[in-house]
This record gives sequence, structure tokens and C-alpha cells, in this order.
Amino acid sequence: MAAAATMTMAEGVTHYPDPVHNVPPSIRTDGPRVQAGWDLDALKLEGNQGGVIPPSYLSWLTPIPADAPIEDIRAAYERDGVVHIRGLLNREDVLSTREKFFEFVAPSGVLKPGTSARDAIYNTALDPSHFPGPSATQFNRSQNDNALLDYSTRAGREDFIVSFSDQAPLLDFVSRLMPWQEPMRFRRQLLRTNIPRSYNTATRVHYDQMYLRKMEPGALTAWIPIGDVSPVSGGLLYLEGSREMGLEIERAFLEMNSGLDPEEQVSAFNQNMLYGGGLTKDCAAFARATNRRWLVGDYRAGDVVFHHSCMIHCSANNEDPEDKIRLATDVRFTDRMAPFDDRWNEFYYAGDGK
Ligand SMILES: O=C(O)CCC(=O)C(=O)O
Ligand SMILES: [Fe+2]
Repeated sequence: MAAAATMTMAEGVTHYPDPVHNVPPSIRTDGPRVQAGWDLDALKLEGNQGGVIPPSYLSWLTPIPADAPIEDIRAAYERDGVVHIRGLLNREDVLSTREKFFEFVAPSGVLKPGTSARDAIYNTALDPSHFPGPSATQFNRSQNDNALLDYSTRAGREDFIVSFSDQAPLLDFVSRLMPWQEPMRFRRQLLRTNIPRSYNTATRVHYDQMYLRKMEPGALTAWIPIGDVSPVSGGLLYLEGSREMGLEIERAFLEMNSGLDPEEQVSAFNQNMLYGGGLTKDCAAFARATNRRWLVGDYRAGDVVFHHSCMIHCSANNEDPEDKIRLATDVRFTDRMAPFDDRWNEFYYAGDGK
């Protein structure tokens, strides 16, 4: 395929086959630029590289109430590849999970002395670059050794996290949304701590299918902010209408991978990928190159965002004005009755290379 031959590359920042056969996005009617006091045109969102994303490349990710008719939610998911569901989970339960998590990781010294685990305010006396989270530690543990990562990895195996992720409202919603025989949650999940004003540790531009190559596209990710995550606090950004683009890029990668050993073919970190994973660290350049906008969310505790495994996303740096640590987890679902990527049924550990 001709597309696979053209690579967009810049040393260490960008590496992906240009999606030249991509289907153009459907035209999205813009609502107001200002929502709940946040003005898209005043936001200074920045990914790992490339500086501020020009506001003309930003649009809102509009939440849908959890009690909206499921047919409408399904239609939005099929159209957009992502739905931000407002108030699906019990807010108090989410906040109490935040509190338990930060109590658990507090011995790492990450919390500001005298503040509560529920608020989880960062101890700004410490250098934030000492606490890179799992987003910066996908395949090489030693580069990012830190106590917070150790504690948060252990927390992921504790009942208060496992039962939170296994809660009925989440699985029930997935059963209603997806046409699956038997929805199943993968055991592997990450707890992502994004420290305010920590740079080069945000989530790179990627789609999840590159990590799920031992199965067909179509797994569902539930991204769950564990706490409120305002538009400047490092939440996920989704590239509008990008599911087909992700699918196309992945097809080109699979073709490039076809000569590799079987294990390498399914690796998100093989020789054909950007070093350290993902498509690029430069969110602004990716928006320009694909002529699409990043959809910005104003996320609250209790919300869940569901996205298709080929939907392209990234996160911006956490610039929370109150120094709140951004905590989120991503849990994934598939149909137990269809072939799936069994690597995802093992607990996460830092640098597990998946
Ligand atoms: O929380 C993040 O920054 C990354 C999450 C993510 O990539 C996902 O949920 O698929
Ligand atoms: Fe992702």
C-alpha cells in the first residue's frame, strides 16, 4: 500500500505513517466557545512537545447525561468514536476512591504536608520531574524509578481499586452500549498520576489498538477521572472524528510489521514505532498535520469517557492552579466470546512493555 511508504518523522518526537487515505471528518457544528467559565480561546494547552496548541485547533467534548436514552448514546458513540458520560458513577464513591488511593501512596511524600488525601495537593517543595507516572513509563522501568510509581502500581492490585473498576454501574453501562454477548473487563489497568507542572510526562498522541494488537480493533476503553479534572488539569484530549484515521494508521503499521517475529509484530514498541511508544509527542503538530481539532473535556468525579480502540487521543500537561494531582484510570472491555488480547488479563506493572 502506498500509504505505508510515507512516514512523518522527526527525531524522537514523531513517527507514524501518514494517513493519506483517511476519511475526512464530518463537519461538527460548534457550540459556544465558552463553557462553564472556560474559554477555549484563552486556554494554553500543551502536550509533551511542540508548545501551546493553537486554540483554533480546540473544540469542546460535550458531555451526555448518564440517563440519556441509550440509543442516543450509542448513536453518538458510533458517530464520534467517543462519548463523555456525565454522572455515571457515584460522585462520593469516586472521591472516596481518590482519598483511599492517595492515603495509600502518601508514604512516597507526594502530598503537600497538612493537606488531605482527598484533595491530593502536590508537595511543590519537591521537583515534579521526580514523579513521572505510568504514562511516561511504558516499556523501560529503570528510567523512571520512583516511590510514587511503586505505591500506585501496588494500589492497582488492592481491593479498593479492583472493586471500583468492577462496579456494576460501569459493566452494566458497557452491556447496554455495546452489542456484545458477554462484556468482560481486562484485568490490566493503569492508575495515572499527573503531577502539576511536570513536563514531558503527559500521554503522547496514540490510539489504544497499538497496545492491543493481538485482537481485532473494537475494544472499549473507559477513562475514569478519579476527581474533578478541569480543562487545564491534564485530562484527555480526543482528536475529532479520528477513529477511521487510527484504523488506517494501524493497518499501515501492521503491514510494516508483517516481516517481524510474531511477538514483535504485536508489540507497541517494536522497531517501526516511535521510541517509547505512541505516534508523536507533539499534539499541536498532529492537529495541524491532520487538520483536526482536539476535543477538550471538563471532567468531573463521576464522569466516564468511553472510546473506541482506534480513537486518537493524548493528554495535555497538568497546569492545575491549586496544584491538584490529576488521577485517572483506564479500564478496558471486550466481548469474552470473541478472540481477545490475553496480555491484557494480567495486572499492570511499571515497564511491562504493553
Ligand atoms: O490518562 C491518560 O493520560 C491516558 C489514558 C489513555 O490513554 C486511555 O485511557 O486510553
Ligand atoms: Fe489511550
